Amino acid sequence: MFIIMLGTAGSGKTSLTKVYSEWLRNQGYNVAIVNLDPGAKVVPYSPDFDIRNLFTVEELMVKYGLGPNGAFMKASDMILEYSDKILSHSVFTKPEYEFVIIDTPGQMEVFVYRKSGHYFISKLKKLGPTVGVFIVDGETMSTPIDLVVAWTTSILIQLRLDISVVPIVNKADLIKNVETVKLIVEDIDSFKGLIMKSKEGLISETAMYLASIVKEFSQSMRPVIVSAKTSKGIEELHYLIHEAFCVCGDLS
Ligand SMILES: Nc1nc2c(ncn2[C@@H]2O[C@H](COP(=O)(O)OP(=O)(O)O)[C@@H](O)[C@H]2O)c(=O)[nH]1
Ligand SMILES: [Mg+2]
Repeated sequence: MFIIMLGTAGSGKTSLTKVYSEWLRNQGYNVAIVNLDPGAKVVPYSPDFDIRNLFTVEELMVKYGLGPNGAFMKASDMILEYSDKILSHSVFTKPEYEFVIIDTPGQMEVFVYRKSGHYFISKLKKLGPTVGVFIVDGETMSTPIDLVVAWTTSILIQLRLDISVVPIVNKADLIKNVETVKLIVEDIDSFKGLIMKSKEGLISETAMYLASIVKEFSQSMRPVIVSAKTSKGIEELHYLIHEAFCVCGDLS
């Protein structure tokens, strides 16, 4: 099974890749780790496949005279170009791996919104069941509207990448109001009440409408709030991924 870590820059994709892979290995699973971020300076795990062996953002900046954003776009296009080569690596083809965790580029948009992510995942899906984890940065969630936007983004990514995507919140150790975060999954009507209290007019109406869409289409079957720092919630993350995997078939 392939698990793709997605999320905005700094949300914790790399940190959770490390913590979740360690947790799985402690449970006795055979796990491989893939680093697909050519811009990473250091990663806290030992990757079984590392895109940086093919190219790095820094090399592309020098070679093509690009700034950091241009080099990230070039890198994204190169992931697409190299897709077949990358996916022929044993880490993707070896049936012994029960879980292959894929850490994606720091800046989510280069993977999600350019062609490379969609193309790469369309090929990956042919090799085995694939689930995306959309990591929401708990530190930046201060209002109910922030949460609706994050959950809606997760649905958009699901549409864009054409895989089941589960939203989870990271940095539990920094979240002040955990109960509000849980509400978006557990009780959307009470959550809508919070939206109404926090805003009025068109913004509130838009957020309420999006909350209804979240209720209908989100893959969040349970609220999962984790911390890559303290390892809290990793077991719940595992069960959520497992559930998403079980309903994968319903999506296609
Ligand atoms: N307090 C706290 N910091 C975290 C947590 N997860 C990640 N971080 C920090 O957030 C920053 C970005 O994390 P990283 O895993 O590199 O994010 P990525 O860009 O999505 O790969 C780093 O400084 C991490 O140490 C967490 O659960 N709690
Ligand atoms: Mg990272």
